[in-house]
Amino acid sequence: MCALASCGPTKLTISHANLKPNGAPATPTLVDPGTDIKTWENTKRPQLQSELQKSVYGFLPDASSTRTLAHEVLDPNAYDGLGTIEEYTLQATATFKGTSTETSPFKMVVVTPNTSGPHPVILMESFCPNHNTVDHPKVSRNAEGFSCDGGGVTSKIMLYVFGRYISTPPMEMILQDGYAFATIFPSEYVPDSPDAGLAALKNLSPDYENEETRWGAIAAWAWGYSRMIDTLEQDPRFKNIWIPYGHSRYGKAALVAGAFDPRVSAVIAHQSGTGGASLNRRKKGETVKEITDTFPHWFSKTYAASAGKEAKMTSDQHALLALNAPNPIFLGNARRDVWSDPNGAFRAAQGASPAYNIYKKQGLKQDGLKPYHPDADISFYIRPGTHGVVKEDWPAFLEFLDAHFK
Ligand code: GTR
Repeated sequence: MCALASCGPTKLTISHANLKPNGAPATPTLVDPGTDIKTWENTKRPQLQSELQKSVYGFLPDASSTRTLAHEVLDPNAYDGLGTIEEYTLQATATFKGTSTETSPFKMVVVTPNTSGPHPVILMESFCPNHNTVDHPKVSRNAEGFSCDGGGVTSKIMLYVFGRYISTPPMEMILQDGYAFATIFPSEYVPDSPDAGLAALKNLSPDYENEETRWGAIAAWAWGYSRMIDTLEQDPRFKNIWIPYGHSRYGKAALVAGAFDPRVSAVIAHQSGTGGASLNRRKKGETVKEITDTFPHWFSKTYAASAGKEAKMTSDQHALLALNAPNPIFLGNARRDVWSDPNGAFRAAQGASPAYNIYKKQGLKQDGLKPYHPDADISFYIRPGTHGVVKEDWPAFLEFLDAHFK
C-alpha cells in the first residue's frame, strides 16, 4: 500500500470514452521467444531471467529450503464451519554460491475449506500482519506489534481510501469457491523499510556488495511465496495448483515468483505498477527514480542507476510477464490509478504475448483495455476508481481462477 503522501497524483487520464491504450508507441516492444518451445525454455527464457535479475530485482538464491519449526491447528470450525485455520512457524535457508544463511522465523497462516479436497491454494503476502489478513483471535500477533487495524481514525481512513479488502480478503467467498488460502507477512524476515530491509537483505546475502549476489526486497518477498509452496506441496489436502496473489508491491513480488518458480500455476497481480507489470520505458506514472528513491531496499542497484536512462535498459517489464508463460496471469488495474500506469501494463501484456504464442496460447485476448476476459491467458482487468482492493475485485480474481482451474 502506498503511504498517502507517496501515492502520487490520481488524475483522471483514462476516461470511459478512451479505453484504448494511449500514450505509448503504436507498436509495443515484443518479447523475442525464438521459434519454438525448446529455444524459449533452454536459451531465451534463462537469458531474460538473468537480465531481469541484473537490471531490476537483484539475484535470487541458487538454492533454498524451508523448515517447519512449529505447526498448530488454531480453529477447525472457523468462518461458521467453512474452514480450518492452521498456523506454521517457518524458517528458510538461502544459498548463494555455496554459502547458506537463514531467515529469522516467520509465521504462515493457512485456511483450508472443510469440504473434500484436494484444493488449489491462493498464496497471499501483504503489508499487514497475518492477524489482519486472517482476522481470528488465535492468529499470532507479530513481534513488533504492528497492525493495520489499530482502530481509530487512521484505520478508518485506510479502509476508506484503499477499500474494504485491502488487508482482509473475503475468506468466506474464497472458501465457498473451493480455494485454500495461505499467507505470510514477509516483513517478518525482510522488513519493508530502507534501513531494516537493507540490513536483513545484507544478512541473507553473504556478499552483499557484489551485484551478482545482491537481491532486493521484492525478490526476497517473491522468494517467500516459494517458501509457502515448499511447506505445503507434500500435503495431500492441496492440489498442485499454487497461485501467488499480491496487491501493489506484493503484486510485483507475485509476478516475480511466477517468473522464477516453475511450481507456480497462475498469478493474480493487482495494480502492480512500476517494477511490476508496467513498462519502465514509457515514463508514465511512477518513475524509476521515484520508486528507487523512496524504496532503496526494493530493487537491484542497477535499477536505481537506470533512473532517467530507461530507454537504455537491457530489458523491460514485458519480459517479466513473458517469463510467466504459459501460466495464466491476472493483471488488475483501476482507471484513476495512474501512478500504477494501467496503459503501461496493457502494453507490457501485448509485448509478452509472443511467449504465450510459442505454447500455442493467445496471451492477451483484447486490443483495448476492456472488456475483461477472465479466461484469457493474460487477463487484463480494469475497473473505475483508484489504488486499492475494493468490493468488485475479489469476485473478478475468483472468476479468473474459476475460468482456468474449474
Ligand atoms: C507506492 C509505490 C508503488 C506501490 C505502492 C503500494 O508507494 O510507489 O510502487 O508499490 O506503494 O505497494 O501500494
